[in-house]
Amino acid sequence: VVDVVALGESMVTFLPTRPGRLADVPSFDRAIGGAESNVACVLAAAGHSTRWVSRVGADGFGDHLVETIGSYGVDVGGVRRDALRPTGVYFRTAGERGTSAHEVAYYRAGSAASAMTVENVKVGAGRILHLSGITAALSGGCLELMRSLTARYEGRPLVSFDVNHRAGLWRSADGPRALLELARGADVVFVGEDEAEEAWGVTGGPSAVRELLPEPAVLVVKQGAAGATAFAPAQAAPTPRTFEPAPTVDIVSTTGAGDAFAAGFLSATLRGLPVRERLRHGHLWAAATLTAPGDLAAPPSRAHADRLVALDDHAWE
Ligand code: KDG
Repeated sequence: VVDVVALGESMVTFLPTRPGRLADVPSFDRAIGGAESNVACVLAAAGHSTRWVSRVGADGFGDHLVETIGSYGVDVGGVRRDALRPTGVYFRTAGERGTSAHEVAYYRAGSAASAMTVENVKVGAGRILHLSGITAALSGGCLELMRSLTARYEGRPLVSFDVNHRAGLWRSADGPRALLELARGADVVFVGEDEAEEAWGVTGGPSAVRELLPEPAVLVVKQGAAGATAFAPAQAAPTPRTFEPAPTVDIVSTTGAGDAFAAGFLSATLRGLPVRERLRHGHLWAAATLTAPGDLAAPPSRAHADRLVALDDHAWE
């Protein structure tokens, strides 16, 4: 049984060699992207056993994804090749001077991963199954797969769900409702405060998000540079919530930071650490990604992160 199984579409990513509009960028550098495989890669780099489950094309980009994700130590034996459909790719732009303003151009409609279904995907055993709302947007078959994986049944692994609302990916207006339904079926949910407002119109901060989502045992509402609030059962009233500020960092790129946060939080969950420490690990892992270009950065070493997590509260304020 591996620690974490992550299921989702990964893509070859093209990062611009200079800032500017997509229409003006003359060339791109190749990297990899995919919210769920990012989580698996970062966890594997930190020494956890992980598996990435997906479908890619029988093409060179598929080879590149399988080889690169495998090189992090992720088990890629559950990745199936589709001879008929291509591997998805996407292009990004960058704002001036490292600002995160960017455009995203996806070329993933009809991709191998968008053809994932309940019938052609085998998840296998893991302590945690990590999913995200991106998969639900890919196709009707993918949405059905997500519904079956978030249905409650005896002996289910801990289901972790990052809402990852990508408005541009949904081809119907059902996205927000579908994401809410999937989140309600999960055990650990990650959502941005701004994302909850955009998708579900929730204003009023983390408590309002909790009112909408009382079902998941653990709900983490990410509040950008300010920090994150977790609601978890071990915390009795009158303080059923824990807010933990995030350290201030010089941001190079925000892409992948949410994935690194989830990975840090899940790593600490696997280690049985208390909620405050899970949040702190999430922040530290996110900081490593925020200060590096691209989606993926090496997480801090366990010994180093544990020392920082153990610092007094005032060091964290
Ligand atoms: O979280 C980072 C992801 O957004 C990126 O890797 C691409 O998975 C991706 C997507 O579908 O947007």
